[in-house]
Amino acid sequence: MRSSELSAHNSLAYTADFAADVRRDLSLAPKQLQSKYLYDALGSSLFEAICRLPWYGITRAETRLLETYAPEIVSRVCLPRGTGQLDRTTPTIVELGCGSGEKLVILAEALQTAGAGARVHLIDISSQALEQSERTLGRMRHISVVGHRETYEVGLRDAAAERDGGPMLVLLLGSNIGNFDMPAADDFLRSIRDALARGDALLLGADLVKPEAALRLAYDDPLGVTAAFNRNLLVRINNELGASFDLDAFAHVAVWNARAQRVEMHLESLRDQSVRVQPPAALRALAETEPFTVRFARGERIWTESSYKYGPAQIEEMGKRAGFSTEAQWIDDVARFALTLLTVNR
Ligand code: AVI
Repeated sequence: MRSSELSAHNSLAYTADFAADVRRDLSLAPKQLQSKYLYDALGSSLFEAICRLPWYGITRAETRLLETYAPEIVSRVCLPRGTGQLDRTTPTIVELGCGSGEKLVILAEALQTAGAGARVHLIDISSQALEQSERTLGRMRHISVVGHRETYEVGLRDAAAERDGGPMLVLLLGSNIGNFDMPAADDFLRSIRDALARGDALLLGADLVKPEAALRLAYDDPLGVTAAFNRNLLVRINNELGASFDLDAFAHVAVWNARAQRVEMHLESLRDQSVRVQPPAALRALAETEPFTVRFARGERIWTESSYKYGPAQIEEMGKRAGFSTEAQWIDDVARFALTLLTVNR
């Protein structure tokens, strides 16, 4: 197959998986949609806008912490202890969920200041996020950049297979860990640990539990950007899977579930209604893509995302369960956000 045919085939296969997931997840009780599907091109742009909202403090808090502690992080993980000199082999940095790449620039600049370079692997399922990060980092000296449009697990495996002898630093920033259910977060951290060797590290950014009023504003902002981000999932299903969701008939809802320590995003049906999903003929040859109808009662919700919040000690315990030791933890008290450096000692 030529590369253009291959990428058309891959994107058709991706859409077929999307169709099968939507069909299955909308037949569950309660109805659900996987949060990874929030990030098409428009969804990624809306998420970037969320990161700039005054009520969403995660990105600014993490940037503040990185700007303060990047030299320390780099010297602890990427440079040999004590000497302040470059290691013989170049460090590998792998960012899981790269966003715009701006946070990695802060670490890359600290490396450059220390006279070092890095091989950077960016892993994201959003091609738009990858392209933007590659552009941002591609301009930096002594930094080589490879993008992987893959799930975190596959991308990390591919990046680890390409590493040289230098240390590896994995970045899981922006509280992306919070979008995993707690048992899945444990499994995921364990799979990261298994891909690493002694001397490697994971830099984990995680949002902390804070007053409910602050969480509500962060996930249901007065400008309606988060509502647009959530409802765009229906736009995407309409566009890619030939569905007939009436956007005005679904409301964005964000609730703080204190017992489960998570903010939940839902889309609530404002009336009794039926929605037809009629995937395009080109998809029909692949898997479960027959047309189907979904019925909604008034007030019924589709659960689209969970965003778990942690206590500082819970983050350390989670790292420990996965086989890491806490090397350092830094907390931003303005937004209540933690950056934890977890290392592999054996
Ligand atoms: C990407 N992720 C960590 C964000 C979060 O805070 O859970 C996604 C998001 N959802 C609504 N606003 C931001």
